[in-house]
Amino acid sequence: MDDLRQKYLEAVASVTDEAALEDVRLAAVGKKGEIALKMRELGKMTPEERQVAGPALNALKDEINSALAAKKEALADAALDARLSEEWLDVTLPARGRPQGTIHPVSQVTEEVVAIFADMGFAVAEGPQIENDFYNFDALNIPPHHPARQEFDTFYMHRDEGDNRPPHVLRTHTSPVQIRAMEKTGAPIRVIAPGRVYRSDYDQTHTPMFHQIEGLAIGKDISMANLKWVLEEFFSAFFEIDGIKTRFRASHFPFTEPSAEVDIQCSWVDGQLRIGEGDGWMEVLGSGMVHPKVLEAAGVDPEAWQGFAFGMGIDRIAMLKYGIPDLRAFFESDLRWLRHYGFSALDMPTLAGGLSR
Ligand code: 2U9
Repeated sequence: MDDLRQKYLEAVASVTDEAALEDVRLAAVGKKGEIALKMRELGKMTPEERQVAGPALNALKDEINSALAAKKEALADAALDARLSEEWLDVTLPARGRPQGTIHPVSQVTEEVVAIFADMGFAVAEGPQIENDFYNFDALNIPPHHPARQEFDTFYMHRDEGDNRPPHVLRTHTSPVQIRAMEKTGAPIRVIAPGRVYRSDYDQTHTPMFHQIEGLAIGKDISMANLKWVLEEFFSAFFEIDGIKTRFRASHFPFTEPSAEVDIQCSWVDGQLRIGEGDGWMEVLGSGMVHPKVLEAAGVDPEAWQGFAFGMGIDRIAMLKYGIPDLRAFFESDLRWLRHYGFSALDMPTLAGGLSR
């Protein structure tokens, strides 16, 4: 009995994990353990012997069970201590910085222009950046061999040999958006289409991707006079200058007739551009009355409807308004540039707030 006690109490004391402890438990007090075997021997004993051995065996079993329970608790405590010493967190450390992004000038100016035109009843229309040549060219009165097609420096999508579907292009202007809008809702219509456009051109003032915003207003008697008023309203609101003057110069685009390039009044003082004053002019926009063939291609009857369209470069007017000198920097993702020229998301110029920075 003493040998058994010593053997199992030592075994309990020496194990270092719960699995080993369980092995000891089974060997000692399990159903087929050594104590159970000894219990079975009680039947072969004399009643006197049994009266001594029975209670002694039960006492030994209780003693081993309590040692097992104490050891189990000690192992659990040790495991918890080990976890606590490993998984600690210093809540007094300073928090990690959360870098604050900025709103890109192109996004900001797009929002501003959209807000101003929305105030005049124009809805925003959007369309695909990969167009087929019908929407990008044919519908805009630029037939397949028209020289104007070359002027656009178009990016053509790759075509496998033998694929004879009409070619797809990266849209060279947002005009296809207005064709799709007219197809969808017919006339009357008043929409603006802001978005990315693509031309294979790269120098100080051109990037292969840039942003345009185009407007379209079709009604029963919409004229160039309405166009001039809408544009002057727009420029006054955008540049925050009351009564800004515009100058219309005769021009030519395939999709408008008559066509006009539009300048705004400006001056140069000490090398600095001042918009809305002086006797200089700055070209900012192209426009005209939508060509009857364009209306027809979009399913609008040119005998019943007429209206104006205009287009301008968002990047360019962003440079003018916010004094940003280099177009190419717009698309370089230089964080220093973005922090300098970007807008705080919580403090952007809005139409309701007077637009000022
Ligand atoms: C439809 C019909 C006519 C949009 C127009 C211009 C003139 C124009 C340039 C300004 C600067 C492009 O980004 S830029 O280089 N745009 O001169 N855009 S009229 O005429 C349309 C558009 C859609 C259905």
